[in-house]
Amino acid sequence: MRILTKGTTLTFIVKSERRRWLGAAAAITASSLLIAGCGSSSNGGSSGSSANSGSSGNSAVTFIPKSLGNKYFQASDGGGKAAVAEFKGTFKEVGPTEASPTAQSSFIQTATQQHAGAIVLAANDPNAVCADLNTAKQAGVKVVTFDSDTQCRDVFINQVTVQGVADGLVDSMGKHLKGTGKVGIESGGPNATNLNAWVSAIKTTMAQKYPGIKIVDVVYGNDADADSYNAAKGLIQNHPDLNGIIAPDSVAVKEAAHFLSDSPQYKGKVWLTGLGLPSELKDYVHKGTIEQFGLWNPEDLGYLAAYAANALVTGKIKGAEGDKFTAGKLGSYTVGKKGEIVLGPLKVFDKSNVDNFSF
Ligand code: RAM
Repeated sequence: MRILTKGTTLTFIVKSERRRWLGAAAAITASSLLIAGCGSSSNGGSSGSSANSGSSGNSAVTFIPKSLGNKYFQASDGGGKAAVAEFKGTFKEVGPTEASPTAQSSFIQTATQQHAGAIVLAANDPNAVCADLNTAKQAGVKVVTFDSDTQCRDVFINQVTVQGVADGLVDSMGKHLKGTGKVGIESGGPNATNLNAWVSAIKTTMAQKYPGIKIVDVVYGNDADADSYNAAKGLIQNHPDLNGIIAPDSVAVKEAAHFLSDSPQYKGKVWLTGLGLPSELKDYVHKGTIEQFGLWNPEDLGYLAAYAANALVTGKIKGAEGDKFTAGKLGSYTVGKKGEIVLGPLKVFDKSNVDNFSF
């Protein structure tokens, strides 16, 4: 069920069991699921004995999320911290408070100056931090992206394939609307590689599988609570005949649910699904604001990314297709094409299981 891709010193830059999808819909199989900066703060915290304490190589890992306030990245960085403790490296998490394209630059520069072994980053833009990442690489720092890729890393840890995300969300909406209606997409950061790939795939997949459903608008909440709430409000108010919202972003889906919960006149009229955290959506599930949504395990994503970083740092892998490494409790992974390692698959959450997760 596990899909492996490729993936050593660790600095993470974060941008951010059952597999039922939709009501009576069939279980989603692993294969079918091949599926935002200004302020700053730092959460230093070391989980190992000391920098450079890995079995060999510099296993000082710096995680850089898209932004620090996002609970999705708190969960994934927490998984990374646990992994770094297991291989006795040192862990640091730093990052911007807003998920904007260049907000991560100064954190990459500092990690490089501090001789991090690896940077683990979730990018807010495919290119904006490449000059800084290339400088880091020239200084010997290994670069792992996770969640959202850049064009300039050693390996990318992908949560689920792009098509897997699109299939899950499109099928959920398509079945609920019985193949007819008008749907809006609410995304997060407008430049993020992962989000834009998903939006594009959702449009294409909807047109192919459910031609009677029209995607009428795409709006962006910038991975910020107030922006996301207002984006949902604007989307619904600008399209009075809207039947559904697909929000492939944890902040967007949470705030869309928040707006719908505040607006009972839309209950039963606008059906919401997306990618979100059980911990942030469970109250809305129990209130009936959202029936079901998807995600992967973000803790495992960060955990896998940390182990990939350590595998690079220690020379276990180079990031070439076919390279293999072991990621602690998750087992063995193999680097796939273009240096990609896939965690997979998508999980589906609803009232039957939404209370059962820590993230
Ligand atoms: C948001 C971020 C992240 C995405 C999740 C689902 O937290 O944009 O990149 O993977 O949502």
